[in-house]
Order: sequence, then structure tokens, then C-alpha cells
Amino acid sequence: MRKARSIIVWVLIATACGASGGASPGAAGGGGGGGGAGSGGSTGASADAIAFGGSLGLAYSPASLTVKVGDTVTWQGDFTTHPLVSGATCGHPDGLFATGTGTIFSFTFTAPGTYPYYCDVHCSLGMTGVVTVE
Ligand SMILES: [Cu+2]
Repeated sequence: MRKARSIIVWVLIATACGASGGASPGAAGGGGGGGGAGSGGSTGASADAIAFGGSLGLAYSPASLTVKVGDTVTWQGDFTTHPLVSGATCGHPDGLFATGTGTIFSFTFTAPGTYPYYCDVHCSLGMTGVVTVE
């Protein structure tokens, strides 16, 4: 799959960009209360897209998105103006993903959990979002 390959590239870039603080993954665990059977039919490549910046201002749309394990989420916008970083707290990337410049970024979520992210420039102005994977 091509997507997997491009994701690996992004991870390498993100890793190379430093931020080698003790970013421990796995903060996401939590309430895995079974029972999620039969949630709606259509499988397959869904269009889980998040837009930001431009006419949306300092915001993501949607700011909160719920997807399923294995889904790929694509952010589209200007990462030069709004670099995207995963993490729950401004200025503290968790190292899961980060964008450089460019206008499109995709990430495939392979485990259930809550994945907050923010704009590295405008986080303190409330430019944050979250992807919930179930
Ligand atoms: Cu921004």
C-alpha cells in the first residue's frame, strides 16, 4: 500500500526533527469497554478529512472527528502557516506525528484511543483538535 509507505516517511521526518523529549506513547489507553458491535455498515476508504486555516480561521473543521481503527485521516491546509503536531498540550508534541510544510498530510490510526493535536503556531489561540479512534 502506498499510504503506509508515505506514513513511514513522515514518521522518519518527524523523528528527525528532534523533539526527543521523553514522549512516551500510550497515554491513550483507557476505557476499552468492549461491546462495539454492529456500528454501521459502510466500510472501506472513508473520506476522513479535516480542513483548517484559510476561511476557517484558526480552527480545524471538524475539530473533533471520530473514526475507526485502521482509518486514515487526511488534513488539508497550509502547514507552513499552521504546522500540525500531535499532542495534548501546547508546546509538548507527543511524537506520534508532525507535519513539515506542504498542504496535505495523512495518518492511519491503528489503535483505539484519543489523539489530540494542535497547530504549533496557534495552539495557545485555541487551534486544537482531536481524533477519537474506536
Ligand atoms: Cu495555526
